Amino acid sequence: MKNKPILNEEEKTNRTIRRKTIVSFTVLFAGFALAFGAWRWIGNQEKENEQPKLLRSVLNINEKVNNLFFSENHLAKEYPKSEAVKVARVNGDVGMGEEFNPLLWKLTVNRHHENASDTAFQLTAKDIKALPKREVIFNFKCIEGWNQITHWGGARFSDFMEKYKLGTHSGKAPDINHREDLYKYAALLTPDSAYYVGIDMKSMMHPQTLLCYELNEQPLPADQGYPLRLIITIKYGIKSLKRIGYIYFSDTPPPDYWHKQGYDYDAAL
Ligand SMILES: Nc1nc2c(c(=O)[nH]1)N[C@H]1C(S)=C(S)[C@@H](COP(=O)(O)O)O[C@H]1N2
Ligand SMILES: [Mo]
Repeated sequence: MKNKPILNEEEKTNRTIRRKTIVSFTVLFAGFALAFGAWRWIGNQEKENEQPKLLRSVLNINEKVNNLFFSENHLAKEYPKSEAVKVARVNGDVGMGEEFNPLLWKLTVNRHHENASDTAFQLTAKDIKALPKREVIFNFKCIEGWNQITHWGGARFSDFMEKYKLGTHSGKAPDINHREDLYKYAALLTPDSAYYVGIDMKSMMHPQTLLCYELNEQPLPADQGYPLRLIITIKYGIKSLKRIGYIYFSDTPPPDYWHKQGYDYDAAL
């Protein structure tokens, strides 16, 4: 019977190291193989459909403009209609003075900065309602600590920009291939300019950001911004400006009412 060689401590350690090295390399190699497989799989999908299926299924959700930045993951959670509150609470009345006449209301839009006097034009509620109507039922959150599930209807801000060729330096509709052409911010103000918000362009192009004219499938109540307010699901309530009077675009952060009081400019959720 052959005697098993007796290993001294050093040899034992060397063997352990060798074994561990082999295991590590095997794992690493398996990883490479997997990654290569995945790459080949997406590549094959690409040949079949011109665009990889995985990517395409995400892109289909949104419209042209939104393809710039968004995937399904960035959407705020939506709820069934039955969970929306019947009477939404009213909060904040800055810029909501009584001297306002909704019958004379028009939305003033400046393609460029507020000081660019020759590029402003006006729209009516009818113009906004001519855009495709979208609804969103989401959990509206105020920085004061309350939240409630509310049901809103209106036009996507991205559709509005596409239709009126807004948000770009060139005056063309926002284009996926020309991000450098996009303004960095949109500014919204009440007709009396007492309440005002500045919002980054990416958030304005979000598919759930609405120029909103309905609450619970009825025209907006006066104290909730009739005839037109913003609903922006990915920000705290402070950014959802009620009673929009003016919109303009800018590359520098426009003044923001609550930011001036010391709140975070982005107010992102
Ligand atoms: N014009 C105007 N818009 C405003 C405010 C305001 O004071 N004035 N308050 C904001 C805040 S803090 C919140 S939480 C929401 C509340 O919207 P609601 O009144 O429809 O609940 O509106 C936002 N929009
Ligand atoms: Mo708020």
